[in-house]
Amino acid sequence: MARLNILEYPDPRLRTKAKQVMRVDDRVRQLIDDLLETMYDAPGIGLAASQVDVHERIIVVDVSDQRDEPYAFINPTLELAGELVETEEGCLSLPGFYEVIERSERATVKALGRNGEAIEMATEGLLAVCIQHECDHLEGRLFVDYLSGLKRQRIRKKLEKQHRQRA
Ligand code: GNR
Ligand code: NI
Repeated sequence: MARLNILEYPDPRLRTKAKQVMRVDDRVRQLIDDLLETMYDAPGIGLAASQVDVHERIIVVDVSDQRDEPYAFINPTLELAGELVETEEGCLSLPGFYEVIERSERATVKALGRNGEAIEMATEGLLAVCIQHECDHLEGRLFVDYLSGLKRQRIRKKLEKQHRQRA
């Protein structure tokens, strides 16, 4: 297992559209294990492969309090349902910034699991929100894209300054 480096906004690599996984093999299972370790260590409730500069359609999530209900979804697709709900979201690629975002309250996810099995899961609440957030990463979308240009620019400038000071 390994902890992977998480790209931070406005790194242009976060805008890459991820490719379909063609074969669920040991390489993919190792990546899933590394994504989970990186997510738990951060700590976060979800992580997309895009965030660690691997542009393949793989996400992991665990919204449980005990941190013992991991899910991995390969090639996920979503069917959204229900009302729009507002949730304060964070993102490991935007450390320290939290903003209220509207998402569908329900999402049915179809995907492959870590053994290549077909999964269909109806989700709601924080899990549904988190899965929508992760699937956005696979398209190169970030939660700041839903904010006003002014708010987005303010966040970008603060993060760029932090990155300069770290360098
Ligand atoms: O840790 C995370 N918390 C979170 C809170 C509300 C909505 C979405 C998330 S996902 C985020 C981790 C992350 O950046 N995943 O891509
Ligand atoms: Ni994120």
